[in-house]
Amino acid sequence: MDLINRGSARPFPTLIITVLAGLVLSVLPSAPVAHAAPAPPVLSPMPQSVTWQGPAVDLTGKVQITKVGTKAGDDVVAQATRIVKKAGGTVVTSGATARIVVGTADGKPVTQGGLTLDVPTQAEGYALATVTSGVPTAVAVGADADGAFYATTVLEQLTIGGSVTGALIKDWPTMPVRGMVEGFYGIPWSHQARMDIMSYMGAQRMNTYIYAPKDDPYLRAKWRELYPAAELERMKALGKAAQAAHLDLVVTLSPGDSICYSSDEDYKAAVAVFEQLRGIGIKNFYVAFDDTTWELGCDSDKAAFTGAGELEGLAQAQAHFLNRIQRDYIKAKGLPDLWTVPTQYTGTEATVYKTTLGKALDNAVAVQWTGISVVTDSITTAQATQAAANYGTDRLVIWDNFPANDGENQARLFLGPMPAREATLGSAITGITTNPMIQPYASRLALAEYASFTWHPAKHDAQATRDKAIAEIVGKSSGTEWETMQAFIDVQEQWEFTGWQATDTWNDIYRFIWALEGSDEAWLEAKAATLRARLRLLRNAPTTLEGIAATGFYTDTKPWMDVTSNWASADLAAIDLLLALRRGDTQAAQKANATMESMVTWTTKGRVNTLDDKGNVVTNGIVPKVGENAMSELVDQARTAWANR
Ligand code: LTM
Repeated sequence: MDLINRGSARPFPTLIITVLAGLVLSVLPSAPVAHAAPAPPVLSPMPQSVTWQGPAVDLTGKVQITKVGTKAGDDVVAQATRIVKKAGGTVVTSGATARIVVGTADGKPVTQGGLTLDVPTQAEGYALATVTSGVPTAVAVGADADGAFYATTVLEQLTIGGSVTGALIKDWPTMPVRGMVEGFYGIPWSHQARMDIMSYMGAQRMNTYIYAPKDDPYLRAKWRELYPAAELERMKALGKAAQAAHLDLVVTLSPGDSICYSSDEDYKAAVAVFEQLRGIGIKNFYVAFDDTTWELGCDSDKAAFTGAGELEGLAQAQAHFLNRIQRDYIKAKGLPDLWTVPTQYTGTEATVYKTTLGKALDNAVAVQWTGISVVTDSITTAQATQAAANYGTDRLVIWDNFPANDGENQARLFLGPMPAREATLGSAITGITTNPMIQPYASRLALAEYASFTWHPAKHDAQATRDKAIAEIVGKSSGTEWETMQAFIDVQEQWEFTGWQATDTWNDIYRFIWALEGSDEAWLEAKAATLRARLRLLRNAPTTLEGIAATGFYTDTKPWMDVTSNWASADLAAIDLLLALRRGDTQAAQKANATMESMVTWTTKGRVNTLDDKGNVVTNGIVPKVGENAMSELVDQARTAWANR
């Protein structure tokens, strides 16, 4: 049996570190135990500056809420009211035992008690301080309406056990654009999911939601048509939800497959749709040319855009159309500048298409780029600088195709960490929008990470951000549900470029397999027990996690939980099989083998819906895949042992 070689390189580093850490700990003299102060709350995104100082502000009693400045909406008072109620307190107008001050600074320092609080002046900036001003007071004030809103979201993060932790925070975003592009192929998100995710994004201090679902017919095939009444109502509600979450909702048209760039009619058709959307309060627009034809489709274009180089004519035509929309419509109406994604949206090479587009395109138009490839493992500042130069733009926004699981990746959930994005990217780009999974609520982990990274890349702590996001999804940060969720996520991390996934599962599997090679029965029993404990968590995941706080996450991931559970059952039987063969109990081995094979069969069942070529839903058309190299390893081992018995 080839037990050691297969995959043996994977678990070594973690094992060695664990063993070394154990040795170091065992030789250190034991230090006196001090009673540590309670750990301060984990803030995510991490603010630019935090000092743990000032009094705690107990919100469980009578709390007066005061709004200052002129720029914030009433939503900040509503937010503060919600925080007080959640803390168990009552909002009063006199006789307060604590106070919350919200609003905007309007260019002046805020004074409370002995404190003079300078509020950062950067757009979306805010300051937060706790002070005694007659009564304990939390001041959460922004430079503008967005900053004021963010100050209240951080106030909520600081409130633990009914009390605001004493803190002085000064904060502003590193990247001006932080958000998501709903730009994947496949079943578009539901209306409710979009609204829920918008609210989540606002709490993460993201500010941009690009609406570009590939399978929404009104974006591509029917781009010339106005939204019908019901669809328009839906878009209006989305616009309101975006506003409430302080997000720019950017709505896309993707006309490339059928447009005549030089045609007045097509220009007017696009503007008519934007005007219809402007009529319901939507102000941000996008014209996308990704994944559309490279040919010019009408004679007037062929006559007007005669560039000789590869795709030169296409670049000229697109620049003409985009400039017309930007200059004659967007600018004329005083709207925020247009967005686009070019037809060549990857790579660092300066192609004829990119440079032609770059030279001709109005520099106000934001340009999206996906990195050195469509799905990009690591993105460096040098690559982004080169890309911006190629497109001749100083408004480059990364369209980041992680954790998108469309196309051939529909069978997988990508719940692993955000891939490597260089911390200094902010010097080359305006921001990043992540393209999420077809499963909205399962995308929350990635959203939390991109929010943290884009807000303050230098202080982005992937593990802390993910643990906080997971705790919010589970509703607790310890106990069986938490451990089950961590174990489940461990086997859902297998991304195109991720070499290491299911790390913890692999470690437990190989500790067992190695013990099986030796002759120490007690050691083997111990390793089997550890592995069984992990597998039981995974087997029981569909029931253990049924009551988690984020019900949407549960629903989204249930097909993967079920198949993980089947694999875990198969693996538990594989352990029984291997141990039975070791002790020469053929009857028990046979029984275990039958259980194992039957559970493996269950893993091949289709459980996830998909779309066919015509956009029709195919029920259970996809068989979910989990970290099956890890999950199937034991089964492979057991099958080999059974065959060689
Ligand atoms: O990445 C871009 C600009 N366009 C498409 C996306 O719509 C799609 O979701 C991703 C991932 O499959 N790939 C693309 O090329």
